[in-house]
Amino acid sequence: MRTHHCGELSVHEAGKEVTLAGWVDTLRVSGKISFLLLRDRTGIVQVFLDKALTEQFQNVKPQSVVLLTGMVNKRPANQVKADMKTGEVEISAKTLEVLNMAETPLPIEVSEDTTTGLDKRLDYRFLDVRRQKGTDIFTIRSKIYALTTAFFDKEKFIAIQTPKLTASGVESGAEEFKIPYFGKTASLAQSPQIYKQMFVVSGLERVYEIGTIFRAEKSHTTRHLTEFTGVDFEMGFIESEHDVMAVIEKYFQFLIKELEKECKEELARLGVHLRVPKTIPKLSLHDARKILKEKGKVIPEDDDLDAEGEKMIGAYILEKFDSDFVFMLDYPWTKRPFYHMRPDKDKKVTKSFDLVFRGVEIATGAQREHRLDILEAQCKEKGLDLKNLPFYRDIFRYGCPPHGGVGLGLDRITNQLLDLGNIREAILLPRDPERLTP
Ligand code: AMO
Repeated sequence: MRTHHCGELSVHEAGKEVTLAGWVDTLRVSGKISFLLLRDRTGIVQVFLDKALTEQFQNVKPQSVVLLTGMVNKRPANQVKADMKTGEVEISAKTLEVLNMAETPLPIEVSEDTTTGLDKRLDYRFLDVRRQKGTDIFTIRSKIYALTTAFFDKEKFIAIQTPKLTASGVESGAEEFKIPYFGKTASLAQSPQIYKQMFVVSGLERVYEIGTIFRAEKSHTTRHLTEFTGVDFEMGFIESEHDVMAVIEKYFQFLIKELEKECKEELARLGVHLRVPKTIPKLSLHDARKILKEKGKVIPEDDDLDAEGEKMIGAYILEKFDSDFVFMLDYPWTKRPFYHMRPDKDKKVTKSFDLVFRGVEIATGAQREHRLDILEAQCKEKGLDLKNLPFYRDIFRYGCPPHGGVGLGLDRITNQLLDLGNIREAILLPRDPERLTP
């Protein structure tokens, strides 16, 4: 249909005839002539309509879909400066065809400085994403996804896809959605935890999954969803949880470095400046409590950080170590699931960690307990019986290497990286306790 995209045109095309197609951003009639801003997924270009075309098309509504041919002209330098949005060329239209006329009025304001509230924008997400900002966010999110698979592939992890219809999970504290399943009750997976451990033990040794995770949590915050995308990985033959943290550190170094290169224009338009992390500092929860106490916030010994505590630690790490990231270590046994390993010298803590990025937890990981007798005892301590999860118990019976892994949240990573202020801005169609549509 097209010969070019709007955002690809430059002075090199000056003098050429091109065919473009896209949405009418605005149409400004100025006397007998008019200027149409045409937008496609690559950007915006200004199209000049002469008297005849203006007469014919002056009633074209914003967001209608049009196809046009025209000549590429270099814009005078003073105009380019005055109106950066439309770039260095403009099109002098020869033909214009309305492929699909948009209704009026539009249900939301489709402009960069939209005043429509988030909730309404989400009701009409397909229109909302037509804004350059929406296109930029989801182009970057897509790149994060692609770079994540590239990273794990490079590091010799095997991609797995595990069931989301399950009998039950192992994440204590994370509620499950129960659904009828042919006379039984199934749970929507709240983590691929069981399966990622299972397939390390299967001999694949290093596995990862980017998949949907369901949490029946009635949380109304800017960082909780009931359905989100998890980036989980698990690796065998580790010496400690620090081996897992080393992979995470490498992942973020790779991800941010490549994003800076591959999404340069999108990041610039969003005003986002990324920093490739150096060595990510590590802070025990014990030390974090001391730091917070000095700042007037008390976290009890067997408790972990709340959202405010994470924010305060994020600010402290930025000031003290000039780092956006921090690994928080030694989470209390009372707050962690039964499958986290505990160090021999201190059974009150676990060999686990959280990764806090700009004051928000974006990952939880640990070395897993792989010795069946200890795992069963840990289960008992939590008031659980591993016999109720026979297929999980079996993993530890026939040759199970020491292993560990982590779960990261893709939506949280995107929200934090782009500083969007609400996780709902980072996902196309959020699900939360109030939202089940569109
Ligand atoms: P956890 O429950 O901490 O750990 O989840 C891991 C990461 O998933 C993201 N996340 C969420 N994102 C959006 N909305 C939510 N409601 C939500 N809940 C969690 C966060 C979080 O850090 N099995 C363990 C992981 C492991 O040990 O490997 C687990 O699920 O970014």
